[in-house]
Amino acid sequence: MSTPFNDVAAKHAAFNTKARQRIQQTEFMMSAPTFRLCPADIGLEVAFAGRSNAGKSSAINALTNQRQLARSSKTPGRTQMINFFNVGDADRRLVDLPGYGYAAVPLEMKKEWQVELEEYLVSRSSLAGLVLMSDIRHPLKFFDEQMLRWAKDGELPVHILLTKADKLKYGASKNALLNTRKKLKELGLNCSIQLFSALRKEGLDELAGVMGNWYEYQLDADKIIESSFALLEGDELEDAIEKDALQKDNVSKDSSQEDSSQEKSK
Ligand SMILES: Nc1nc2c(ncn2[C@@H]2O[C@H](COP(=O)(O)OP(=O)(O)O)[C@@H](O)[C@H]2O)c(=O)[nH]1
Ligand SMILES: [Mg+2]
Repeated sequence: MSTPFNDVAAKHAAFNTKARQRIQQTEFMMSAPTFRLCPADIGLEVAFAGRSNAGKSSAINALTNQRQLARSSKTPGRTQMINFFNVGDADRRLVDLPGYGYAAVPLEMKKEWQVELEEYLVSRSSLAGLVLMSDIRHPLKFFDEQMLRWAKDGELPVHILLTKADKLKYGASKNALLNTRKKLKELGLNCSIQLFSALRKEGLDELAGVMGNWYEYQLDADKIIESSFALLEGDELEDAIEKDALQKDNVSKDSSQEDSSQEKSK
């Protein structure tokens, strides 16, 4: 039965799925060693940050459905460049910030980098949101909190991913989610938060939905609602949309074949 709640839920699910499809169009743009050399401050940017080894590269690769877009490295702290990606069009960017918390980086460099990072989080106009990744087994370490405070100073919206959720059993991962929410509240921080697993590809639509809002996507979710998908959610909805797209694709191929056979018979 279609209820107002179901309709709203289906609308959200449709938006998230479409946002994810669009985010899969991500392409590498450029690397910069410092923020001074980064692209012009126009359009909309979403930054990804986290401690080294938190699962940031894996999250970007899973989200964009590209195996090697962000290099997932076994050597923590090796990626010191700021990497920029185009998300579908030139004015929407994803920024992969260098992982922090790597002990071998000299103290002076760390300080310099932190000043730059704070400046970027607080004053970059195109920065629409920050995705902060934290390992579900030890969430919100010292520097994560530091990042959250800077984001708060800059009135920058933050979405937290508790990564590698597959490492915990279902109940334990839900507890970690609730506890981290509570901790955020105690710290006076107003961030959204979700479970995420790049390994199991869980949480991708939810993340894409948040980013889609930051990118100000105007996706035509209404059309989907009118159709037979109205009561589907999550994977079911995705499958239905995929099947529908395939069917449409076949129909257009059929009709183009007809066109060419008509050409021949002329
Ligand atoms: N079990 C599990 N391991 C993960 C997941 N995501 C990343 N990892 C592992 O965690 C390590 C660090 O991942 P990586 O994406 O390179 O982290 P980064 O340093 O933050 O970019 C790698 O060994 C990954 O295979 C996940 O969702 N589940
Ligand atoms: Mg990485």
